[in-house]
Amino acid sequence: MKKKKELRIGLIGCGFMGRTHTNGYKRVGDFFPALEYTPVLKAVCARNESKVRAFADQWGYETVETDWKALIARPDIDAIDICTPNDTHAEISIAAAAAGKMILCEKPLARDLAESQKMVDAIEKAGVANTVWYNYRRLPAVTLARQIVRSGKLGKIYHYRANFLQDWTINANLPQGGEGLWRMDAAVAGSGVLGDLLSHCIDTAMWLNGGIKDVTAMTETFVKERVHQLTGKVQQVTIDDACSFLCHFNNGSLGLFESTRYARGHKALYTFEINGANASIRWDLHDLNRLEFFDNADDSKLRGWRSIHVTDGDQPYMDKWWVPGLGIGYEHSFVHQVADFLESLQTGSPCPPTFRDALETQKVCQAVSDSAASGTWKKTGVEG
Ligand code: SOE
Repeated sequence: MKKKKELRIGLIGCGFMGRTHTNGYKRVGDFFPALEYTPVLKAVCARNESKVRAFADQWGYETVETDWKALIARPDIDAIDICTPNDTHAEISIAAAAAGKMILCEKPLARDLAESQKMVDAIEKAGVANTVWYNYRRLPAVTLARQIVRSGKLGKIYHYRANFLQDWTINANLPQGGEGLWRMDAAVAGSGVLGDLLSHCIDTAMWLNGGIKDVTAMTETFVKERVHQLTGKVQQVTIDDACSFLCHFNNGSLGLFESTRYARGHKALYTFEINGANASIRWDLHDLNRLEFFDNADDSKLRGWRSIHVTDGDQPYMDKWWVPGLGIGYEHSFVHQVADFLESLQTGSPCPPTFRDALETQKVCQAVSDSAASGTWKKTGVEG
């Protein structure tokens, strides 16, 4: 067997996302055997030494670091994978780029547009390979949705709507900030559901339906004060608990987006629907192997929503997994992203979404946040 080229990974952060990415690195070789590159779990880095050692032992990293600057300085690391809270993405990625490392950054790219722009400038100046983990693009049913849209089957697109609904912060006694709860602290996260959840919807939407031109938005913070885990004091809550917006896409279609962590009964309900002149498609994360498709050209007596179980070998990514009819899950989207990143190193082409692609999502997020603050329509500046 031909010896593979190594991609030596230095992972920063060992929380939930550290696990999803590491699982991707571990699985990819078995299921994508033709790739020329293989990831090597060289080092994992986190401030808490006992935690990072336990993570390294469990997941098979060769070494540990407790200072990300030391990790970046290591000559035996090719790629830095950033799985830390959002307030550190800019500093780490700019330093990693200056050190010539490839970068795989967890979403959202950063807390706001200004930080994101600095990151893109640094990454493009360094010319290093990069990607941002908007993982839902790489579920087979979502990739199939893109193929259908691009085939022109939907005809002129009129509507795009998406939701991302959760309910885990309803309890008013839940603290904010610190370990496990940094997503509830705007100083660290940048925003609430806008950056955490709607950014996924925006990334997918622009990938499927092109750029978003302008937005009008509203946000709400339902529980105004919570104990901050780091200070022990009751402090004002600065994140958006809910965020909705209307928009125009550059192609003339209308968009409607909603996200909240106060939708009782919904744990991670990401859905989208696209209505075109000839056909419609819709998708639901809770039934992620299915894509629903309505084609007005069908025989009128048989016409109705088809439920396509996207598990046949000729569907996106599915020739790599089991046999037709047997589904895959959330974790496979990360395996696919690793596979696509490794393939991009072979071909020399970018692995989307790149930092530049993710900057477009940040432009929309910024316009949404500015619109909610001002109560007016805002242009995003996104082209295409
Ligand atoms: C938050 O609960 C979260 O884990 C996000 O951070 C992820 O990006 C999303 O995929 C699921 O929800």
